[in-house]
Amino acid sequence: MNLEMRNRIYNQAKDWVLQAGMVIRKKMAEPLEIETKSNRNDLVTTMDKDIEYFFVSRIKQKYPDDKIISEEGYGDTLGSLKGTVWIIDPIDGTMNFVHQKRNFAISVGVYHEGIGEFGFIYDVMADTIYSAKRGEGAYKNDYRLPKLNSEKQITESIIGMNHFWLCENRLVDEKVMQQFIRTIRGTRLYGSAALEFAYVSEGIMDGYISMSLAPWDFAAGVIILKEVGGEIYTATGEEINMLKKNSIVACNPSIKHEIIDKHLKAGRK
Ligand code: 2AM
Ligand code: CA
Repeated sequence: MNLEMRNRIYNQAKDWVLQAGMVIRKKMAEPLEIETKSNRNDLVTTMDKDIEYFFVSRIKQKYPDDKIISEEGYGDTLGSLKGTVWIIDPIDGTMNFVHQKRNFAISVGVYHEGIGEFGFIYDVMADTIYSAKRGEGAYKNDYRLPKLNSEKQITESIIGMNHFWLCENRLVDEKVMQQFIRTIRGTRLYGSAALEFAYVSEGIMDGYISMSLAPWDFAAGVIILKEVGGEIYTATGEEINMLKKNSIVACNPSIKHEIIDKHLKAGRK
């Protein structure tokens, strides 16, 4: 991808993300049709579908050779990341969108030949956009995010993690997770993986752990987090696969060993 094309696609993608956010805010007061997917708490609304269509229709028209991976079914089924691939979650944190009317995000990551080029995480109600271009740093609106603190201690770390580690954890022994929670300073749960990646990138959380995330939940976050020196692994410390669901550890590298080797791997069931 040459420089001119890079800038053009970046600006276009950012424009679409902001426009889509405006659509959501404008329609926020309208009645919602809510359905469930894999289980009674896995929600999808007409807004998720409409916003995904908003992106897919525009990408297909303007960049017909590009491919799309997205949550609600308008995208392509891909076996590789060849060419340019847009990975989109129209609403990340649908339960927050439905119940809380805040703390949800539009997440868009653009990959070229398997490499993350641009990422956008748009906190729609706060009107805050986290963005990154590979090699050019990450931003919160117009503010360039500094590199993560390279001397972060695990005992002073705040880690984003959800209740599934307590009640449905099939990966790691509960006792080890309890020990982990006693070791760190505190936990947070925001209910939007994309926003949790953004907060780790901003340095207001030091890590985020999830048992299972889909590519659209983390595609943009990976690009943004890498720009501030953050790292992303599976719970067993392996490289993540952008085409599948993965367990995820996104963190400040100075606490990676403590999270993965000393706890998640050590307590693996
Ligand atoms: P969603 O709102 O787009 O579904 C909630 O802790 C986070 O996990 C959200 O980012 C949510 O994305 C995601 N999530 C919820 N259910 C999931 C599932 N079955 N697989 C993968 N990610 C899921
Ligand atoms: Ca979603």
